[in-house]
Amino acid sequence: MKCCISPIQKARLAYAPKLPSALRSGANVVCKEGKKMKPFADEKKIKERFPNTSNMPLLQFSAGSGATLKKPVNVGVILSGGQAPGGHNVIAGLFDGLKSLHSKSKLYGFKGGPSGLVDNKFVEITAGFLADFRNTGGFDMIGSGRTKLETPEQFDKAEINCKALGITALVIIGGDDSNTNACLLAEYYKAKNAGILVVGCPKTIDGDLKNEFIETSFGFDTATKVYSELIGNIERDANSAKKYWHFIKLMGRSASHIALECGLRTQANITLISEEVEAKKQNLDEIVTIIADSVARRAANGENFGVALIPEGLIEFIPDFKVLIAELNDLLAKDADAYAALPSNEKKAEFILGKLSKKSAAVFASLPMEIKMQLTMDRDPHGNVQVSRIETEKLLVELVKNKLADWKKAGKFGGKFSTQTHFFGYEGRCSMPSNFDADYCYSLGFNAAAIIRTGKTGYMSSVRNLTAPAEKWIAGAIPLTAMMNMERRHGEDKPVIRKALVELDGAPFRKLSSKRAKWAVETSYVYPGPIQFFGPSEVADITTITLALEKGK
Ligand code: FBP
Repeated sequence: MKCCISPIQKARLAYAPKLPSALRSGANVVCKEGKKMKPFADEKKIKERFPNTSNMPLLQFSAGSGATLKKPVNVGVILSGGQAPGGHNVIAGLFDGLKSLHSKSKLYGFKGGPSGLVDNKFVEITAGFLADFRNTGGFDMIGSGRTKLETPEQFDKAEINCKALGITALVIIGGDDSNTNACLLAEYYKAKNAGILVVGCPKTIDGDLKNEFIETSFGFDTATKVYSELIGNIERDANSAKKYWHFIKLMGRSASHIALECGLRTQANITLISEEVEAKKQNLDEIVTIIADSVARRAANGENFGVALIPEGLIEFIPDFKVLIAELNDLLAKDADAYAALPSNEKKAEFILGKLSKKSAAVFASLPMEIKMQLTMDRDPHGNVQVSRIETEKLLVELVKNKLADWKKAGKFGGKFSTQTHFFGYEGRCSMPSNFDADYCYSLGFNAAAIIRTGKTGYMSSVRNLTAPAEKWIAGAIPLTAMMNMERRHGEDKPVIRKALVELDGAPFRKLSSKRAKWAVETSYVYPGPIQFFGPSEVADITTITLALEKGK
């Protein structure tokens, strides 16, 4: 036990997460095969790339006899990508599930993400080691990383390392990109009959790894509750001081699920949704006008304050910027070395301008130098623009300021516009998991042990029916290839797990759009307060508004 922990940390270490009833007698479940699953799109190409792991059936589990296995099972686990509250509980659930199969089963944690598997950096996870991490936030138990596992050399090294430890299954806890890696690995090992199963678990605060069988990725619940608490606090400050407009950028990468959930929870004056911007082909000036209009109308009511929520990936969805970013991606993939060798930002901008199409060059030229450089920063190992490093909130403040100055001259705006900017992302990724995430993550991990027990590979742990009490949750598995399509990455078409973006005909967005005209002008703030761990179920166990609306609740 660590020496310095708070009373709440101590209480959380003792929390017993709830499991679906199918898993309560152990991971030796009864498995029923369902319909065979095709990929979301690009069936032919996905099948060619994954001949051994395509067209596999859905799995659904019911409670087994509680019998243990004759032989122990050794398993390796990796945390991959950005932190999300509850990762430690996936490992705790997996550990307990494996022990329920055989008391001598062993769990090895590969350190620092996928690179730990290739470089053979590991720790054996024992009951004592795990005791300090149950129900805690963070990924510090074994660390995480964004190394992309994609080459046969990496897979072969990983196989040697697994064999040396007697590992017959790997569990990869990650988002869409990491589970794409898991799928590549599963296919490779199955093709060569390596005797190592691969199972994925759906992690990401972004909430964009979801479908009928993965109702939400873990961490979304806790992270949005943390951000909503902070936004509520800022709303109350704004409504007390009545002197600032707060522009708050929220993490979420491409998808706006986090902004949407926080907007619904806090009823901020403005909640931008990137997917809507794309669908309506809104340009930057239209977005700026929407915000400036709210500022002006509130000012006319004597309210020179407000709160605007901005999804992290907004810029990628503004049509002109989307084209610009696609051109930059291809250009930087091809000319990375020449670009990196240039001595100054001015030279870099000049180099880029010379290679862009006329239209994109005009958009690029119109941006302040900081934003230009932020747009051309290194892509992550999966080829994504690092949107968390683009200061969209500051860009919008500047542009709204300019527009209001024009309106002032034209007599259309008579108020004040003083601003504060914020970026909420890292504040929520390692928070102590909510009861929902503690239970869901523990169940996902325990369920992964059940998948391993079935001998299946290339599956993702699926626990659904999540708005019901935990005992009614449905445990099972979905083939990873069923979630795939082809996308352009690093200048090439690649098979990847499809990102689930905000659906504009979905209930959460419809709810926001029915309310936002009122929220843009009136002060309708809700102050959600902090996550509660104890108390009545409707306070302590309730999950997101997004999930409730999606399930018609
Ligand atoms: P994952 O997709 O790996 O879960 O990461 C989510 C995320 O928090 C995004 O919201 C954000 O854009 C990104 O990670 C930031 O990455 P980094 O931690 O590398 O700065």
